[in-house]
Amino acid sequence: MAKTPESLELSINDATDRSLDRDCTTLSRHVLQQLQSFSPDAQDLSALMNRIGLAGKLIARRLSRAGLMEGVLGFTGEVNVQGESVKKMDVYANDVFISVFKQSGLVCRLASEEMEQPYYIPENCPIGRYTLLYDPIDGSSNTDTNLSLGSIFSIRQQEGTDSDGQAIDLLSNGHKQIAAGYILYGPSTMLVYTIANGVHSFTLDPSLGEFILTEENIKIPNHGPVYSVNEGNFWQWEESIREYIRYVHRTEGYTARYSGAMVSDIHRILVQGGVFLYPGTIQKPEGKLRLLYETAPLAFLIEQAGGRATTGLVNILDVVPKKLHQRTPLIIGSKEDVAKVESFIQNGH
Ligand code: FDP
Repeated sequence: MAKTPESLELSINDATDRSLDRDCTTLSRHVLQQLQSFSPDAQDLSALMNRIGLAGKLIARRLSRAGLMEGVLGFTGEVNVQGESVKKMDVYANDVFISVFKQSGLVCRLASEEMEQPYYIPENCPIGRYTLLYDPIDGSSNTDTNLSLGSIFSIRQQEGTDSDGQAIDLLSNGHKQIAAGYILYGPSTMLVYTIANGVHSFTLDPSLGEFILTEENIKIPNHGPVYSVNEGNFWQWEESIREYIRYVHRTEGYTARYSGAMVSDIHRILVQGGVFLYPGTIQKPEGKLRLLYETAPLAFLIEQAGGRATTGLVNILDVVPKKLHQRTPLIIGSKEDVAKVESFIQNGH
């Protein structure tokens, strides 16, 4: 049936409304919608996410022009607290988060991979109730080759006064996280977050300078084809991990993907299913990844999407660290695929 001028106008208006609604679902608005509240706590959380978004935009802007600018790429010549060579982008991104949060009145401390001790907001700045834990650049080895990178973040409420500056309250399990997520610097910049109410993704619209909602309540498939692990470490692993890898090699339906940036690999797995592994080695059973600002935030997010994250023996969110920069092995992704790896670790098959 031909459309009357009135019904045509209505459907055009509907389409405009839908696209406007979509464009207006920014990160801060989405957090408030999720919390269904304008309380001070909700406003704080919305402002925190907005600031994390700002840090992501600043880092994305620099990365997009890195090859055109002097002094952006390459190493600083320093070695960080983890014993890793520091890249100029690591320092820049670390400083971006500090500078974005310093005057915000939202956080009292920031702790990151790049700083031995937490950064305490100076007394002349407004001091907030939250702690931001973050990995400013995840996948540093990709920085100088124009490949995907990430930032990982986690927000916790400060418990106690931390008057001795030891940040002991941060040595608690991952269930204490209030919010967590990552920013993915790929062909487009995406921000994926959870405030313990599902997992939601946003894409940076450069023409608006805003992260706009892309997908709400993302659910990870229960099983997927991808296994993501650095097989170069094969001979350093325990036999159980080697056996699992032999199993995927001889079983139809598996495919390997490993980008060198965990955020990228885990984002793929969130969308398509599968498992990411960074196991310990015989020499270093605790592995490479840090609990508080790498594995715990990603575990929090993946569990919210219906997946799982484990060290192989214990759920990542149950691990209580003994120190700020504690490392854990990580097996994370679709429920069935994580269980399969666990069965090799726990039963040898
Ligand atoms: P990077 O050290 O390069 O920042 O965060 C640790 C991490 O990257 C992950 O993003 C990545 O998956 C892994 O380490 C790469 O390490 P390997 O080179 O040992 O595989």
